[in-house]
Amino acid sequence: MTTVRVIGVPTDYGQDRRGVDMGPSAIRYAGLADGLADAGVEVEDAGDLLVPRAEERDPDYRSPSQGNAKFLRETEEVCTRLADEVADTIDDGELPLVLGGDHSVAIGTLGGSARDAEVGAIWFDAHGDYNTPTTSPSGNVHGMPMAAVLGYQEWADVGWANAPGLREENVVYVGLRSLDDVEREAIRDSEMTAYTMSDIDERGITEVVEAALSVASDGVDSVHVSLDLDWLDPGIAPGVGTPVRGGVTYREAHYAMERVCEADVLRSMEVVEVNPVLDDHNETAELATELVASAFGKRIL
Ligand code: 5AB
Ligand code: MN
Ligand code: MN
Ligand code: MN
Repeated sequence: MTTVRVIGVPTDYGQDRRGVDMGPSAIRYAGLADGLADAGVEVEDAGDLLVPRAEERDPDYRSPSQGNAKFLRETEEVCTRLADEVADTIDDGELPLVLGGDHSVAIGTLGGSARDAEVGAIWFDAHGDYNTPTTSPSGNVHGMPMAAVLGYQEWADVGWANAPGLREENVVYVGLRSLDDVEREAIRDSEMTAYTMSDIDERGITEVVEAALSVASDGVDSVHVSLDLDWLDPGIAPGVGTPVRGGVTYREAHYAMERVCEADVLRSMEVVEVNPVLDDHNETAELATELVASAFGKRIL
């Protein structure tokens, strides 16, 4: 039986809407342990990493080049510890489930997951998260983790952020609908595969998810799944800092997670960007919990 090790990472360094650091509590409170038990996996909760409050720190960190990446030192500190924890979990034969926090935590999850193995990644998100400190319109690191782990442009010099076993060819986006102009060009020029919401409209979620699973798992040991709750339509997932209209539906999301489980390629997973301060009676955290249960095997029949 799979043992899932839950690792909470209560950061909100990566973006401007405070409160996403309460994500791990909200997701646990929404019934994560019961959801995972229903899915038929063993659960071990490792608690939360210790994350200094943003108020104790100075956000204004200039990166070595011209741009800005707010709280980059704090992000390094947390993601370095997270990467070790994720790598240890996998070494112990367990499956890490990281609860964010903002999406900058993916630098740590992927850093650990793709440390000693070739892995693919499926990025369920409205956004590409492929900015660099110079291309970012916001300086928010939650818009940069994919560029960071792949060592794109100035991220190449930021060794702690690069995930050694991850190659562009095995990275797939599903559900994109909001890219910055420079970011869009960078994704087009890359070897990554990007499925937008229009692709889902045209081809349907079943075909898109099949294609995503096959690209991500091609020639690698296993796959990391990153689930940003703003992937879903804000009508059903209002508790996120950067909502974008026109996201996937409740059933499309569940279907995708069910297929992830059936494909049996999962190495690590993270659920990020749940912000209880912006949520409606914890419904986004409840949705996150349900989707995790589907990803780990909860079935109707
Ligand atoms: B999320 C934006 N592209 O870089 C930026 O929620 C938004 O982790 C990033 O996907 C959204 O600031 C990051 C405008
Ligand atoms: Mn994201
Ligand atoms: Mn997003
Ligand atoms: Mn967001």
